Amino acid sequence: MKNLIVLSGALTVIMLLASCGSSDDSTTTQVTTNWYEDTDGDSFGDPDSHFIGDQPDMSWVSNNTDCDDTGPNASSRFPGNAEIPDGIDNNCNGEVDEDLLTVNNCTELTAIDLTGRSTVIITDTSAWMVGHAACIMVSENTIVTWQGNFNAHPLGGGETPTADTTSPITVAASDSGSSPVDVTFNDSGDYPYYCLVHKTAMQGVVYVR
Ligand SMILES: [Ca+2]
Ligand SMILES: [Ca+2]
Ligand SMILES: [Ca+2]
Ligand SMILES: [Cu+2]
Repeated sequence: MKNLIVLSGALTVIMLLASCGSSDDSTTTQVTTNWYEDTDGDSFGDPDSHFIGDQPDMSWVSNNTDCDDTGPNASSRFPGNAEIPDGIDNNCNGEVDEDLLTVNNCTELTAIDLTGRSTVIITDTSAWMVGHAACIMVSENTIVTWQGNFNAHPLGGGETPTADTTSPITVAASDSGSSPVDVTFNDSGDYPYYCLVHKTAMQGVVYVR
C-alpha cells in the first residue's frame, strides 16, 4: 500500500512536469464520439441528427435507435417500450398495437401459454368457446388436435366469418363426423379458426411462437 502511494505521488509529479513542459505542443485530442439528438428526452437518440465530437449537451446521447424523436407522440415511442393499445407503435418495431389486436376474441397477451408441449388437444366441449382455452400459444412443430362433433361444429381456418384458404387448419366440413383433425404448426404465426356454423360463438386463435 505504501509503495502504491509513493508511486502515485511520483506519477503526479511526472504528469505535472509533463504538462508544464509541453505547453506549446499541447496535443489536440481527436474526439470522434458520435452523438445523436434526443429531443423527446427518452434517452434514445435520433439517427438522423448526428454530431461527432464532444457531447454538445445532455440532450445529445450516444444511442441512435429512436424511431420517433420529434413527433407528437415521440416520448411514448422508443425501443423496448411496452406496446399499449393507443394506435401508435410504442416499441419501435414497425407494428402498431401488435400483441393486443383482437382476432376471433383473442389477443396474444391473453392466450393460454401451452408452449413447450409437442401435442395439444382442443375439444368442442372445453375449448372452442372463448372463456375456455380457445386462444392458445404453442411452440413451432406442435401438433394441435381438434376434437368434437364436426357435423354440428364444422371447423375452418381464418378470422371469422371469412375462410382463409391459406391456413394450415384443415377444414372439417359438416359431414366429417367426429374424426379428430390434426394440424402440425411448423411455422410461427397467428392461426385463427372458427366454427363454420357458430361463427361468433365458437372461435379462437392458435399463436405459434
Ligand atoms: Ca429520443
Ligand atoms: Ca409496436
Ligand atoms: Ca401501441
Ligand atoms: Cu359450432
